[in-house]
Amino acid sequence: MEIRNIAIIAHVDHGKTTLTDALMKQNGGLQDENISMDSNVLEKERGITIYSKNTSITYKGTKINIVDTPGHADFGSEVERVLRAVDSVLLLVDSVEGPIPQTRFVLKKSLELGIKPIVVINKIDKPASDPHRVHEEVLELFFELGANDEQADFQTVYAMGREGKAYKNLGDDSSDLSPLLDVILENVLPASLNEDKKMSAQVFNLGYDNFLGRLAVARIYSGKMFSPSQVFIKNEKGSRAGKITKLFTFDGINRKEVAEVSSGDIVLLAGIPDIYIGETICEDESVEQLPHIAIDEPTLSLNFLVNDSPFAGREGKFVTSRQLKERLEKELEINVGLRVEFSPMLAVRVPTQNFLASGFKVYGRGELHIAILLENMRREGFEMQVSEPEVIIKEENSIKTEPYEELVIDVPMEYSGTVIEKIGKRKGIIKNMLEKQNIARIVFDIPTRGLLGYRSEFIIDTKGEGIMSSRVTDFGEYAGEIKKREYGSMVSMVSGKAVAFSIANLQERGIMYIEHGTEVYEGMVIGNVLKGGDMSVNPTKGKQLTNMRASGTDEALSLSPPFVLNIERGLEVMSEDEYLEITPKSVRIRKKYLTELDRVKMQRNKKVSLP
Ligand SMILES: Nc1nc2c(ncn2[C@@H]2O[C@H](COP(=O)(O)OP(=O)(O)OP(=O)(O)O)[C@@H](O)[C@H]2O)c(=O)[nH]1
Ligand SMILES: [Mg+2]
Repeated sequence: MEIRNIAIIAHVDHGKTTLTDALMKQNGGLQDENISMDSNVLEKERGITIYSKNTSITYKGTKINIVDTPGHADFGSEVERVLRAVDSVLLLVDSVEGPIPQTRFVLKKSLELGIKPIVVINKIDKPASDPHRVHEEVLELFFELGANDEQADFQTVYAMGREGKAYKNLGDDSSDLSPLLDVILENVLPASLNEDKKMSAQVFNLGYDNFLGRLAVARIYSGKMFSPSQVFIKNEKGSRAGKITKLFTFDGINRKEVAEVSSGDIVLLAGIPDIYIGETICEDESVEQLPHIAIDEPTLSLNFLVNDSPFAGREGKFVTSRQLKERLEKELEINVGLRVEFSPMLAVRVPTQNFLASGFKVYGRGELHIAILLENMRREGFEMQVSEPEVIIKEENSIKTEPYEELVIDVPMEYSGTVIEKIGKRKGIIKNMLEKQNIARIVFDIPTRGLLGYRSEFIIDTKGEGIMSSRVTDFGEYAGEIKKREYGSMVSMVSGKAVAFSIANLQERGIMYIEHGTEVYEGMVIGNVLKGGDMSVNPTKGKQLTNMRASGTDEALSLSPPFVLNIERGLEVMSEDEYLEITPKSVRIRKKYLTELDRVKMQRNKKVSLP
């Protein structure tokens, strides 16, 4: 059977997964309305794709392998890898928003690899949809990114992914996605069938199975792959022998075990425990290695530590450093952007507190990348505390460098002044600015360090009307000191239950993270202080009057809703001398040193710094 291999790429939310699901319903034998490519619990909950996934459909006797990719910039390097394994892409563009930052990034990568994309202008059912304008904008973007003549002569299809309909021309009649599938068959080259040559394949993604161990997703470029079979694995460092014990192909949302797979297809294979991205799997040592696939370096690091807060062990099932270590080791099997330093184990005995803070240093690709890992762990029953994420700063020949990002902001004109000023303070430099229909699009170059913690401020400053999106471009010269926070922390100096009466007073000073009835401990951060530095307070103090209510509540008090911490918010607002405590049920910020006395002492004598 002929094979076509494509990936679906776009900016976040432009409808990749919805379209993939619709294709599976139409031609992939998927009957259950509730099954989606976003199958992971977090993906379902957040409505975003975190992991790229494979599926296949059959149309007019041709097998089409489809890779649905994540749109969020933190997972951008995953998209790059996928592009190496496919022959074409569907570039989805929302018919209202037009091409936005991640569209640009994924298109640029595709063009560089010589791919000729098919453009799908999607969501044309939206009332404000303007497919003609968007088509123009896409064409401009192709030219701007240096598309060659052939690439710029792309095919356009219009779609309503959610309704499972596509149109070759606006105004056509259509009852399904066949017009899109026809364009795919006409425009994407069949995967070459070098079946008579020796087998070679390249790994572009990893997977894990509790029984089979590490799995590899690979594209076969020539020959046939068999199960079981002896193979060679090649990388830049050399070659080694290995054995394939199981082979699967993608069949709709399922995988189908097979004994052999031909050139051109995408397979999932088991049996090689140390297989890695970019490696060539081949029949014998004489087969040439395929060009290397680069993996983006981590940009952030933070420490994962055993939870030692006064509430430690109350809610979690897995709390020891050994359990943390095993979990992180398992994560490394599939999480390609992640790195962990297991040794030396971070361990510091705190003289005044008599505990041992122990854990590991973890490196990741961005705040969301790390937050997803932490979220998965807490759901599995883990409890831990983490330090503030720090940007990785490199030093070569005594020149300090740090990661920089391209930040693209769309804001109503009236907010652009505030945004420019704030980003300027964070060492962002304007590269480009454009105004269209009273919306300013500003492109900045900014150190990742300056961007950390800015997202929630941006939402407030633009009253939720701004869109920001960024991606790491490269390491550049260290930008000097950046003051991240303009506020202090409100810290509880007692343990007990917070009462409304105190909160009503404290909320005059800042934003509260807790509400009436929240259990607090000494050293826990319960809010921020908008002016000035840290402040120690007692949130458990009730009204000392005879008419005090037993519960401490009082109808006359008007409490603002608290800023409920979650992992991402916590990582953004915490400061250097704090930990984010994460358990299956709670997310809290706490001071590394719980008592005020210790904090003062440690400030004076900076010898003991906690990991
Ligand atoms: N109006 C309209 N909405 C759509 C259409 N297709 C998808 N959506 C909606 O757009 C939102 C995002 O859809 P997804 O398919 O999850 O987008 P995605 O591109 O996979 O997003 P990421 O994987 O997070 O990058 C969902 O709320 C969909 O219901 C469409 O054709 N029309
Ligand atoms: Mg998706």
